[in-house]
Amino acid sequence: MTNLRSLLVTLALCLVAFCREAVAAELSPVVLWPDGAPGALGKEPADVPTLTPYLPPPGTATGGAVVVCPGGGYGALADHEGRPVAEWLNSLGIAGFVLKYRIAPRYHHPAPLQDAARAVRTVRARAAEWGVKPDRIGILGFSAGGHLASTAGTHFAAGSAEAQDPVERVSSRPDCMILVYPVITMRAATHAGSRNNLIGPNPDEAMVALMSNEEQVTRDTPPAFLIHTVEDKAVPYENSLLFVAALRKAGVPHEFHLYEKGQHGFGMASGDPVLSSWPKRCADWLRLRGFRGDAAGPPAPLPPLPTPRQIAWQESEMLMFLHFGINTFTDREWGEGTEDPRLFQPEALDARQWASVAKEAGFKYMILTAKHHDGFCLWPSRYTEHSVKTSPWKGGNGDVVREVATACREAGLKLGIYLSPWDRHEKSYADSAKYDEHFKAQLTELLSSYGEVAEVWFDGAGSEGHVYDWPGYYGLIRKLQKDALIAICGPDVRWVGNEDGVARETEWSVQPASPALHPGARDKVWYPAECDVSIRPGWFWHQAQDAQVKSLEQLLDIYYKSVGRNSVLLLNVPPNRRGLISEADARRLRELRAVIDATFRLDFALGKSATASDSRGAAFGPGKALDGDKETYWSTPDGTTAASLELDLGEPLTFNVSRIEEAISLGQRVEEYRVEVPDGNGWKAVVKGTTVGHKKLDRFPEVTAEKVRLVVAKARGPLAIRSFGLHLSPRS
Ligand code: FUL
Repeated sequence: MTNLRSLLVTLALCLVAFCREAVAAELSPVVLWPDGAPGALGKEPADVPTLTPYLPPPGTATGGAVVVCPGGGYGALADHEGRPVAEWLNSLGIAGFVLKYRIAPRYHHPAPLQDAARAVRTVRARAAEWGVKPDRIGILGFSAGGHLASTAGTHFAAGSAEAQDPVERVSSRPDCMILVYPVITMRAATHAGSRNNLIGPNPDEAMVALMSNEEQVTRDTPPAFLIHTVEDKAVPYENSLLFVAALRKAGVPHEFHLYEKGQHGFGMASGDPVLSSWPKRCADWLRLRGFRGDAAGPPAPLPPLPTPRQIAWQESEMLMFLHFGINTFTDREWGEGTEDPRLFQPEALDARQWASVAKEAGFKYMILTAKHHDGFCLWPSRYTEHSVKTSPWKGGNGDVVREVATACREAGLKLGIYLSPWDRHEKSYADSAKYDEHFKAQLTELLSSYGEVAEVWFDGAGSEGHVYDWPGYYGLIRKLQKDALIAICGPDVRWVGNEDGVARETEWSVQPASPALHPGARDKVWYPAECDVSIRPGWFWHQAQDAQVKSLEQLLDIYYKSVGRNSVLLLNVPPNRRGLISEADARRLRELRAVIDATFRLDFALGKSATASDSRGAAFGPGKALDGDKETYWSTPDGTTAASLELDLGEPLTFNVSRIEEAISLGQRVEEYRVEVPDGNGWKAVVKGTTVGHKKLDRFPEVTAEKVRLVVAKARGPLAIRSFGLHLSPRS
């Protein structure tokens, strides 16, 4: 391995666990009344209500905002009902504003209401600054904070146009209320502590009625979402029932979830397997209320993104590498550049045979060593005598590149060119600038005389210490072959880092940009891996290795560890001295294709019915991952980066391979997933993995199940799963 290649490997390895690039921002608290709150008794922190904004990561904001009122019986403010709630809202693309409102013993009604109303107005007045839509400002509260939120929703006022203070010019009406185990009434079912702190031990009837918010609901009350538990001993769920009844009577849209189990004060309930579903239900409802953008639209692409030529290359999955040249005749791996061209005489060279072996095995490209390190050119280059033209083959009139290009075209294969920068024959190699000219001249011949070239492969071996004009080479390739990928010592395709054909378990196509390869790119680039390996021990054909063609098991293992790990497999099949691919190699490739086809022809998940914990509306439902259509995908709402898909196979079926594919045109997203089957009372994982990308294949001992679940536990953004498949490999 060369310095250059090792540099690329180091680069690749530097890529540690990938973290979300976008982070939410917490700003400093905003003082609601800079000149002092109405009725303030002093200037202590307890006398100064504030609002702390938490803004969603840039690029994810939906324009929705929610003011968060922690609970605490109007005598305290519970931390776990503040910041974590704002962070959850941020994960939905919604801005959260945590309110510190005034409480007992110093403050009673109307101070909390004044603070809540002022909070809604402040967000509305400064909406542009915080990226919020002025008509998408909700209020959310827990327990006594729920009372306050419901008070804000039933005691709002329009702004006064003449007010000097711009905040007072806008309305204090929240656009929705989210009430979590709320206190609602000041009558029998009330929470005594909250009532006492808010309106004192002996309020008059008018005050009781005024602060019993179920009695204040009108048609103009904003839509509400309520959560309560039957078990709540502190605030009986009658509170929610009374409010729901009033909303119903007034014709106000509402949604109410009553859970049986759960003690008062559970907050986000993240540790509770049942109650932790409330934020999801609430997230769905927020979408209904227009707080979460357009439900029907596709997810925003998550950069960096592949170019169309990178997508086409990735889809092709298997490329054939052909190492052929003077080494084939000298029985060497690295020639010295002094070989006699007269040694090159393949008596039966037939590139059509190569193409037909490639076709049959399912390769989509043939990449030929037009020039290896020895400098011997397989085409009659005008810039050297060290080539086929000084060989006896076809009387010096042969051109292997042309024959391969023609065979590719006829067979519908793409052509790739390996051109070794290191040239041990060429005299000008000693002078960098001179050699650059020579190399560009040869590149020009290859890229302008043989039709379309889909990949240019620059190996780094032997080039230690040599300075090349890489930007000049890249510019020339882009000019002559705009759709060609530049691989290895190039910006489009990354060497996987070994010559075993094995990618990493965690293989990101999203990579840190390298200034040399990706000038101008900021941060990360799309730089997918290619796994090169030879079907024999050597890259070139050696008679002594005829019995060492890799076994079917070895090749299958390579297939699963390259194509099945978000990479492309570049498998070398070296033509022999006669100029043909040996029958042993061809037979092995046919066997490989037969097993791959037998495994993947049948997909037990295809067209089966499925449900999903979350999806982005009908156009992106779970069925889109099972419809066999490469253009459609299952996707989750903005902010939902963990979700599961449950598949009903209709009958118990036996499988030992799972296949997951992401819609990579929208970026690579999945960071952690599991495939699970039922296990008595729960689910057990048969596969646990990290990245997916273009395709993730996992093998496991045969399981028989009727239901299967794909759980994505972590992703860089909303999911975009274009396919989930289950297969039975005849050779596990
Ligand atoms: C290496 C070269 O030195 C080998 O000969 C072969 O071409 C392989 C694909 O890359 O670096």
